[in-house]
Amino acid sequence: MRTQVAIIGAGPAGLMLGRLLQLAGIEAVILERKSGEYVLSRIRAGVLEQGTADLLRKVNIGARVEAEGLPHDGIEMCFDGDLQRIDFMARVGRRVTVYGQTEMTHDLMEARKASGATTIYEAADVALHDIDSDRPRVTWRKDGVTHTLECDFIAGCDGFHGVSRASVPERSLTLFDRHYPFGWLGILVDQPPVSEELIYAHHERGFALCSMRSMTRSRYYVQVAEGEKIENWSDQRFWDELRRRINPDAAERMKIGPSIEKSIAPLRSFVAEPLRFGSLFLAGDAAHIVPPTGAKGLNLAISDVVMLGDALTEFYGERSKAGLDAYSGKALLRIWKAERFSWWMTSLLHTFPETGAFGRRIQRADFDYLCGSVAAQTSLAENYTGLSLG
Ligand code: RFL
Ligand code: PHB
Repeated sequence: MRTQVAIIGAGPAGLMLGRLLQLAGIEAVILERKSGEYVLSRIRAGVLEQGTADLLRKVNIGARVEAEGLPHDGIEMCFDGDLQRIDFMARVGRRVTVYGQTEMTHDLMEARKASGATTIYEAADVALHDIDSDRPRVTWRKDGVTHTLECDFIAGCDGFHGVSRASVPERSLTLFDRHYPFGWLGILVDQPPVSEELIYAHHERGFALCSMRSMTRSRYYVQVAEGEKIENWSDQRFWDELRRRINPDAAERMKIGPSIEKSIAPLRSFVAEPLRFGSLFLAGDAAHIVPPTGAKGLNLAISDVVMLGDALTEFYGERSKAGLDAYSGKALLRIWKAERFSWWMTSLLHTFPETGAFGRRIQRADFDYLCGSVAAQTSLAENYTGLSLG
């Protein structure tokens, strides 16, 4: 089997790259380790930057996000019960859209299925070969048979634990890693959201976030200590903890109910540089991780593949390698800005075991500065709604 671009991973990065290439007339095959149903069962991000929502419309799969996505013109920031709204529209004239990653993945999958493009699900033991040459190959096993795909390029869109980054010789990558000594316990519940906008809350007991998936389904998170076990968190304990950490008005209004999903996600910041090794290009979580506090993970995966898609289109259209040569440097500029913003939101809003009284006063001063400064609010709004690609 032969194709132009082999895409490893059918998460948002791989599927969106597949869509962009298809619209540019470039052939690609996607190889995914799991089943399509499994990919759709993973509850992850929920906020689309303005550019990500616009892109869905641009690639002709915008109907559902248009009808069901919830446009949000701002967020609420809460510090020890004090509230400050950040008005995105007033500050930067842009907004975000609440639309689950699952929904976006579903839309991309359906469009791919309808187009007849090849996606191979449940591909086991995917392996990359000759990536330092211009004739790379990918092999995998399915139903007991080993298959080979020859291609011009490989796009490694297989997430943090994928095979792509692991195929690059260790000496060719520089890794930047920050570990946070806590995680997020999240629940999904079929109850209306407590507030029209998201509430990001700092409290001395830890961070809390009130988010949503629709007007009848809410997504809530609380910061928990590293190593915390999900079995120790009954729904009742979760609700009690969440309500203590947010502003009293919201706590009072909150509609609670049985959780339909409950999980703990660790927090980390991670970047692997560069994003290219020979014929292999890394994009999305395969290359970087952000803590979820700035809602950047999914959006960053999408901005990477927009840049990679443009570079591949330039290569096939004009036989110019300039875009491909520039991809890593260009994408990393934006990636590090999102890393900075996510780290800053995380630092402002969580409690850190080692910080002490001084650190808490600094966090309070950061919040007070945000409340009193239009410049600070503009900076938050600009980053949250998404920086430009250039
Ligand atoms: P994904 O979504 O991880 O997709 C990678 C795909 O590659 C497949 N794969 C392989 N396929 C073939 N061979 C292999 N050897 C393979 N190894 C892996 C996987 O099965 C998968 O289908 O990466 P992508 O496309 O780069 O997209 C990135 C986003 O998914 C990610 O940044 C966000 O979801 C991060 N994230 C969150 N971001 C937010 O902005 N807000 C959130 O609330 C939020 N919650 C989360 C998250 C990530 C989580 N992870 C990674 C555990 C919650 C969790 C639990
Ligand atoms: C979510 O709805 O899952 C969500 C929203 C905002 C974040 C992180 C997660 O910053």
